[in-house]
Amino acid sequence: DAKKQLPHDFIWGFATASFQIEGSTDVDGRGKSIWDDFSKLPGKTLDGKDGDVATDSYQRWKEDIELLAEYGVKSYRFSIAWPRIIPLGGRNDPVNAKGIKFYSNLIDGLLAKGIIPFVTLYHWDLPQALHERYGGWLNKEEITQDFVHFAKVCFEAFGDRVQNWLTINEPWCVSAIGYGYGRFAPGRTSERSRSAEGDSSTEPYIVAHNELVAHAHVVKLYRDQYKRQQGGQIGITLNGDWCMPYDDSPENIAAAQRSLDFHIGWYADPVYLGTDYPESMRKLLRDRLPRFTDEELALVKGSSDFYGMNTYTTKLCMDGGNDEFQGNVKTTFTRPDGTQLGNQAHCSWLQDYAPGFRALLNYLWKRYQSPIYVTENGFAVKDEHTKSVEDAIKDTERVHYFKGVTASLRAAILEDGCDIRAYFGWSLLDNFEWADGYTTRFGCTYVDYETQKRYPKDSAKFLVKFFKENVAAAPA
Ligand code: GCO
Repeated sequence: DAKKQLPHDFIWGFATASFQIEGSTDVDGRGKSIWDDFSKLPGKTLDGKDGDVATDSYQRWKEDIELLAEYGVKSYRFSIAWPRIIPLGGRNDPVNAKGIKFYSNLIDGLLAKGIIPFVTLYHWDLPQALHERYGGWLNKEEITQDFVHFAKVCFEAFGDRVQNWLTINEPWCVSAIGYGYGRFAPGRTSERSRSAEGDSSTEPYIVAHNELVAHAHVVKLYRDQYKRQQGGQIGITLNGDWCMPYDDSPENIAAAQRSLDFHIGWYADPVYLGTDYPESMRKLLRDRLPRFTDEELALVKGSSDFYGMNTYTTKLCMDGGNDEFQGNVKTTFTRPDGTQLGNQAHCSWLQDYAPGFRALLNYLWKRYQSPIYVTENGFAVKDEHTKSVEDAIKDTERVHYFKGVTASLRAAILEDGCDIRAYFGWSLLDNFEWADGYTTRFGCTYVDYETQKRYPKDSAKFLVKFFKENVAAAPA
């Protein structure tokens, strides 16, 4: 009997983000983003690296399209740099024709090769001017109007050719890391204090609330004014890793759920269930967590046509600790018997554990009942930056990772019945890994930063082969 296959319209490819690949940060009228300034502050990024050159993709976009075409992907996920489109960011600020032209050419180039553009509006490069003008994501009224305006400019300019939109990429990272831990731009931690009176941090929760509201307004705009004519879909994409209890104690079982609440439920419960923030959050944070007005909740409810999922790993969860952005949950990769969950990646937060991928897909599908688009998933091989090109492209550990997750993906769709419609490997290229600079390499294509030459890794070949073999042919 015929081997079961994934549906013919399953979308697959690789993902990137503007600030991580483009470089040319002061070319063709681009304004500054919060990441330009932040990455240049002493001590904020590993080895003081910044995004000035990155993988030079603003100049090499044609070459990158060639690469995608050689791989034979169905789709490419990339993001639009807001400060290229509106250099000062605001609704009354001038639109930059050269910025529009760049993405327009990119989209045309992809379509000419039969590659579906999957476009993120916000992957963290907020125009610096908006941060200075009114505090960026901290100011609900202003950021909502400006984000909606930016989105409108994009729908007008590209919506005739783009049918897949993502509003905000990983709002958790923007709020918790950008305004809580302060490890990402704009690096705010100021209101986070651990005084005798306890935690007093409010900014991350305000930012998260504002992200949800601004996202929902953008979706409303798309649905009201563009969807019918342009025929596309739009949603948000959330980061979240699978959380398992460290052992079967009731506290640790509760801790694993709390960790899911604090990373995923924080955003997904209001968006997909139309409910308030998870109870476990309300309990810990009380009125530091904003309240939705009825109007806001009605707007946020159902404000995503699909579940955008970025996921990388699985964590073993234990009750305890006082890190409130983790819901006072401690995590480890070491099981009670001393064994590791899986291969350790270059970054401390990632181990290779494919069963967690399948479990997370099942959890999300059951709880939120929205078709899942895996918009990011990948692995950074330990010390890959110290290897020669010849060795780096034989990325056995990354191939092992993708073997596991693709098998989990197949099983989740064909055996468990989860509705999953897309998978994007992170990333097309090695690139600027935010605060971790360039030594952490997530690419399925090796980038030699001296020459900017690209070299396909075995993992790229593995993913391409998997999807070519496992996605059914289009009906004649
Ligand atoms: C994201 C991710 C990417 C990272 C990847 C590896 O927000 O989409 O943070 O930009 O490069 O997750 O850490």
